[in-house]
Amino acid sequence: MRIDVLSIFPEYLAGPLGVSLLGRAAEQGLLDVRLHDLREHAHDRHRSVDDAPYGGGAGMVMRADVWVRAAEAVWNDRPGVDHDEPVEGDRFVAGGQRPRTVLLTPRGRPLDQPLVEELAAEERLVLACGRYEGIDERVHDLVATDEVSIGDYVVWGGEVAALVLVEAVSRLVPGVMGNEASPVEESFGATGLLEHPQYTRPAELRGHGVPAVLSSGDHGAVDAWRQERAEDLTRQRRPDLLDGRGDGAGDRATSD
Ligand code: JBE
Repeated sequence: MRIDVLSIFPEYLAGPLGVSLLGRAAEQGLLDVRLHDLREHAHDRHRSVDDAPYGGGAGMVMRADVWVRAAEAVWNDRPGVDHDEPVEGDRFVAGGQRPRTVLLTPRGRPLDQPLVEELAAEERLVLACGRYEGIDERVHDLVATDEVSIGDYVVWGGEVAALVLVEAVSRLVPGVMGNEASPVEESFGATGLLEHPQYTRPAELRGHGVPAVLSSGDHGAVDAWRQERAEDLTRQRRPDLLDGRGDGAGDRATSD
């Protein structure tokens, strides 16, 4: 999978995206993450990416013309397309045929595991990081195919949201996760429950032991215990996740 990230702070993303977590997937050719500086597509003397808002008011608004140029350059930077002499009809254009382009914004669709799974199925993703202050509405219309939010709070810009998306999506790319983890059992996996508690050595720590069933060698009992704890945890912490599951997990009495 290839992921292109457009930002005015690509250096802010370079560290986290370069670390071993994703690096291993990159080495194996499973994941190709590329960072792009939006400012390279600002062509005026001051290389400005924003301007004063029409209608007046405080703050600046990110320019749609800069976003369109940057997005078209990234979209068309692909094998088989000569960037300088695009073949008519085989060129991605703003407002037309274009790869899945996700604008990270508080007004977007709240990110959850089903959306992550949907995006992970794409061969190519473009992530557009704007600053929260303001983006020309035409970026929403012409550049973004999707708008995604990581939660109901405000951060300075879409960069951390893009990192969250890359982390969530990349671990679902076939071959990336390996055998060490199970996407079915983890929280928000196929079970729709929070993950059951886990323990490793030592057997006792500061007076806190490990549930005896886990050392019993009875795999059936272990599985049953884990299922019950997952249901209890979910009922206690996130009852909303049980709504509509229709398997009765939300109605059963807690076992503690
Ligand atoms: O969730 N987001 O994608 C955001 C983007 C920019 C600012 N705040 C956010 N929550």
